[in-house]
Amino acid sequence: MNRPVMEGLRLNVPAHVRHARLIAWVAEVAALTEAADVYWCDGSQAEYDRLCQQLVDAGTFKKLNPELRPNSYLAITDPSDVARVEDRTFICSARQEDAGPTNNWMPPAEMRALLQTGDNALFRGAMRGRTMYVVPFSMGPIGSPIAHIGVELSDSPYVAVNMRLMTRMGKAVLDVLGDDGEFVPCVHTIGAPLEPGQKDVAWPCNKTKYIVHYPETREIWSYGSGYGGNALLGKKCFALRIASTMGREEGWLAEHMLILGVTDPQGRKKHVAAAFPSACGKTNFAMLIPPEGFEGWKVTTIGDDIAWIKPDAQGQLRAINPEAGYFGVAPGTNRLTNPNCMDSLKRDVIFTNVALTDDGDVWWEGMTDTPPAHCIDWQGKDWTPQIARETGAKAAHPNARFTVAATNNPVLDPEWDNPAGVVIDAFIFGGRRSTTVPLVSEARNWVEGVYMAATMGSETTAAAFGQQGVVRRDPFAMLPFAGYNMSDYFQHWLNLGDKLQATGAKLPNIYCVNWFRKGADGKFVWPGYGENMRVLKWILERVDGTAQGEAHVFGVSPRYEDLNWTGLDFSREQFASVIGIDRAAWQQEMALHGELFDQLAYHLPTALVQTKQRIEQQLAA
Ligand code: SAT
Ligand code: MN
Repeated sequence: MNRPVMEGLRLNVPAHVRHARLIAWVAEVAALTEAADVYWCDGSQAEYDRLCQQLVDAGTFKKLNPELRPNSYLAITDPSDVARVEDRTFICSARQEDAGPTNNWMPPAEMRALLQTGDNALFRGAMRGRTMYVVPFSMGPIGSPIAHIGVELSDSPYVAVNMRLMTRMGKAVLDVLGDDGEFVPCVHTIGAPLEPGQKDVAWPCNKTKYIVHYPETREIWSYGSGYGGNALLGKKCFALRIASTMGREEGWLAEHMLILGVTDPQGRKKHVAAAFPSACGKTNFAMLIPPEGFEGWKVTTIGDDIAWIKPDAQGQLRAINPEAGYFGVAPGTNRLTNPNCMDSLKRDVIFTNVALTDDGDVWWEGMTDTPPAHCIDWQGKDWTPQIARETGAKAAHPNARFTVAATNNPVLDPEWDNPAGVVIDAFIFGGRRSTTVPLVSEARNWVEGVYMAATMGSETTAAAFGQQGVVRRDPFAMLPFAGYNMSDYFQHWLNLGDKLQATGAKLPNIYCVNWFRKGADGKFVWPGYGENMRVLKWILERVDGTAQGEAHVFGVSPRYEDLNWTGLDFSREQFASVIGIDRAAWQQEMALHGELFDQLAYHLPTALVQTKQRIEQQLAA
């Protein structure tokens, strides 16, 4: 066995690691980045506790009051490193057309010169003075035929401990990898080398940021950020951007979708996968508690953010959650909006950028009706309700997050870890739209559903840097996450539908929802959260062919009498204002679809262009 020992640096390869290619790559990256030490994560609880203590000692973590929040920590980031950086995210395919007009692109050789090979390459010496953590992880149940392995090399211990909660991480993964298994190499640095004697800061990072994907070689290189999807490379970078390109080649789907199970009072169970943009309530929907009037119904969580979906031998689409934890938005989460989430967060949590209360617990906007009289806000400043009134200061950053293992979720689905996945009965696509888009509509066929998903719009949120609240097209909620040309991605969905239909399999129904329509007073009309069960039940009954609805220009929506209203005071007028289709608004909306289609003209499937023409003709009639 070749165990390279570099000058001045021991690679510390554990005896159980037998994968020569992995060891050689670790050696290469350690040499490039000039890491001071190399540490191989085993994924144990003892290791997690040790690294968390190290983060406490470094000032990155605060340990929360163990009486109130056992085994939990608060991390506060640099104020410039609080969200995904979409304008710094690149798909470096060989041909620009393959990245498409919705992704940033640079020729691979040029990017490699910038990051790895040039004289002043950013990764050169980037880990000086720091330990490089080797983080082996499985996306999906270890050893599942749907799962894939990655190895992240990172100089951030915050990344190492978050990866332990978010993925199946550690020695067991190396065992599956054996001496020659395939893995996606993921290299991450915060870009903050420490010179001898230099004092570290609590959240080291770099103003310059690059989140880079090479789809052809299935590699990820991330520079300068320690936050969320920028740094936990198993998530958006691997499980969506790289996996979507793998899925295209191999005939499966990697989607920005939650997966939930619904069991009715008769004990019949169905599964739904639902795509929403970041910070639009996927975690809440995945943990929904059915309201009054739905006694005997139960919703269970398989995943809250990402689904990998493959056809089985019978032509059914089976989904797994590649992740093993939740990296969810804290603000707005409370006992009313998501009680199961609040229960998941009782212990064993890493909070990032929420506020610290005087008794050593956490708080965020919307957590309780009455805010604490005083706390330390996410920027380390005193915060009181009065300061908030006067200055508008937020206690928690709007994109503050919690990281928690799925096993903390009281409604975790018993099948969540099943290597075979669950059969999907319906797809739901939803955006955040204060106008225009109805509460729910059903596509009459696969193509109409793909059209709905492809033209979806949503108002932007704090999950990404940039202006908030502006409507942008977010096809399939994948705009920031598709690893290849968006039009080719649409075609992949259409092809998969054709292929499955040819086997005689019943395809899942497709729905478009919008929980976010507002009234003239600027307030949400639909109560949302648990009440979304009313829409979900209609969807499942449509799948069974038992519920009624009314056809309109782009699908079928329920009439007032088609939903169960027991336990909710919601009038016909209110319902009309969330389900209605305003012709003028839709004519404007179609113009926006047109702008999207102009942008995506290269390889845009004709079936979608024809669907658009059909809707426009009907609107004009
Ligand atoms: O920061 S993440 O990209 O992981 C979260 C999100 O935007 O969905
Ligand atoms: Mn997400």
